[in-house]
Amino acid sequence: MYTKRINEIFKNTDCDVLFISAQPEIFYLSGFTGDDSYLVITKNKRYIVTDSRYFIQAAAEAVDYEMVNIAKTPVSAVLKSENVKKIGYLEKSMTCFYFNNLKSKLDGVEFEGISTIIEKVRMIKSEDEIEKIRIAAKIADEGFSHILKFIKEGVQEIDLALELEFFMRKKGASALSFETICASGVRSAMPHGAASDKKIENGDFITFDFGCVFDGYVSDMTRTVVLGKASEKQKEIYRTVLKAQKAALSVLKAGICAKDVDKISRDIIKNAGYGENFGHGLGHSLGLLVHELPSCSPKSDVVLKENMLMTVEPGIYIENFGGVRIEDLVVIKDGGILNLTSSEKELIEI
Ligand SMILES: [Mn+2]
Repeated sequence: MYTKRINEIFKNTDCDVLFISAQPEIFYLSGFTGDDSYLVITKNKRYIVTDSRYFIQAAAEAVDYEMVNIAKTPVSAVLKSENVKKIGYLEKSMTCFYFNNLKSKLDGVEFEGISTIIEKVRMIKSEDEIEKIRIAAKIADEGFSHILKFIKEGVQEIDLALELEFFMRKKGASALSFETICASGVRSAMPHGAASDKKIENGDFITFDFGCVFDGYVSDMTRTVVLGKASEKQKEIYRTVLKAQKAALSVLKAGICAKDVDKISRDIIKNAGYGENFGHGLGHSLGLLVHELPSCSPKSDVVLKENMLMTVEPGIYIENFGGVRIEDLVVIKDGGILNLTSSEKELIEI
């Protein structure tokens, strides 16, 4: 599995070594889950440069790699020993400080950023990766059913977010995909309103946007519910978002251009008079991180391929009123999608 990924990267660059200095690329190319370590990968050698805190773990996880003690042999020495001419490095996550320091120790060596190359290799998920994401999505679905029982007048958003986190961790999640969004009432007009101490009131829209990590892979879903009876305006907004979401789901398949999917959804919201209230892209891929390539937005020229992941999350946000977002996570397939999110999406009035 790691060999296949590494070969795929080498196919897209003329670097003679890949210098991998950060997660999640280290995990993706070696299986190692620790921090403060480095991979040096040539076409026929693989080193993991780490310190004594990680010797046992690195030996167990990065089994294809020869271990190097960083206290005795610094990274620059490992790179020098391989006589490299051109180093592929992670320009998106490496600090300028680290880069300048490394460069000063490697005279006459060329550097090329390979962050995007690796992100592109990561776009297509293996069956094994999809299975992990499916489980992470299932735990989140169960979390949503669970949290509905706790929504009552006077309960704080942070209490709901915490209950949701606790539940998902107990179900096997190792962490949250990101800080849980639980935004109620006028706060639901903030697309990324993290849970606050605001108390839930009757008539509030309550948006939950959350996900969890399972075996290194994340999920992401959003649902908006109402406490009590929804007003006519709330119903209209909800109906519009749901229609936009379903329209996108119905056309998604391998071979379609991402921006065309975004447009189908966006036009429904625009035609209902809420074009100005949907400011973000329709969706994004995910995997080891919650935002991966490709994205699905008006600017995304990517033609979707089988086994890419995509979120589908249109929304309408009205300041001083509230907002609605509905998000499913799907696998792109030939001829359609596999939807990994199965929570109810007709408007729930609690
Ligand atoms: Mn999302």
